[in-house]
Amino acid sequence: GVVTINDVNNRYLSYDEQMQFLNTLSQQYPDDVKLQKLGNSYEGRALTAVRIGDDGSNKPIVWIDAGVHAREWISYNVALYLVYTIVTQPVYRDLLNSVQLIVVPNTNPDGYEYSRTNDRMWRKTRSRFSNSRCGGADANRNYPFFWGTQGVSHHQCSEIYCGSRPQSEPEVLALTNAIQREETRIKGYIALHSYGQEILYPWGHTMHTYPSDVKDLIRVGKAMAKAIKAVNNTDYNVVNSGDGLYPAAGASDDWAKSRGIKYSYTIELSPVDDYTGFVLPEERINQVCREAFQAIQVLMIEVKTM
Ligand code: ING
Ligand code: ZN
Repeated sequence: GVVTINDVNNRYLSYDEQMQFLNTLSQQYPDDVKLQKLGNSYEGRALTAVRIGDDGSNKPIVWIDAGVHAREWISYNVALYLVYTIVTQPVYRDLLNSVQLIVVPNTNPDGYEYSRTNDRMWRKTRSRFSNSRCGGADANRNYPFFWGTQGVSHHQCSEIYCGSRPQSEPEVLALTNAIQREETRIKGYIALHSYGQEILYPWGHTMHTYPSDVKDLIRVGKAMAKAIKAVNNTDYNVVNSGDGLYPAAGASDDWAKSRGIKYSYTIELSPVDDYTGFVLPEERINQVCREAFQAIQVLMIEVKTM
């Protein structure tokens, strides 16, 4: 049958179902939802960006991407919920008149399908290397900024293998190319991950090092956390990714910040305080979506006059 918002709110979808949902939306709302192919994954699946409110004008852009880590399933539903809600609810018309949104709901489709069918805890891409029994690189260690320096592994079997060189993964190459094409207009960037209920800000490649405008990043991060809390009293902490979690070079938010995208974050979605970890029960999908939506709206409002 047809994949609807009801499905997005209540269950985890296959990659094909995600694409079906987006195709249907783009047919129903051709002026608002434009699908753009950014490239192909290693195994040849389309990497698709959803352009919302792209009317050819020079509005600031907020860029959201999801699911670079295959097992972080909730991130895909959050991205699809965001696309649907902002387009179908008339109350967001005004906002879309002043800000454009670009959403890449599945940045690692090969890994996601592998997680769904073979290994629930798979994290990496599915690229193959000659003479190795292990495949896949951690795409969130593969971005070209302080690549390979800290919090990574150079061993192919590692969960945090950073790849053979920066942008070795076709998924990362497609995303960095796409962002660079319009980077002067992109004022906000969020990579959706799970889990931990944290709003992380750069720099993450090393400890105790912050951008010169870190005060702004913290201020807007706290405003996002406050908007999340207002939904159902859920606490998200605003922390520097290098200090709070662990230093890790080659992450996408660090790279985005290095390209001049002022408000650049990684959000670790729910859960935090229970045993479920990456395996968030389907009955909790909708609340996480509604919470993250509020945070993203805060960022859009913040950048609309930039
Ligand atoms: N966490 C991120 C990871 O890639 C992160 C945390 C973000 C580290 C940004 C450094 C910079 O390890 C998850 N859950 O993947
Ligand atoms: Zn992750």
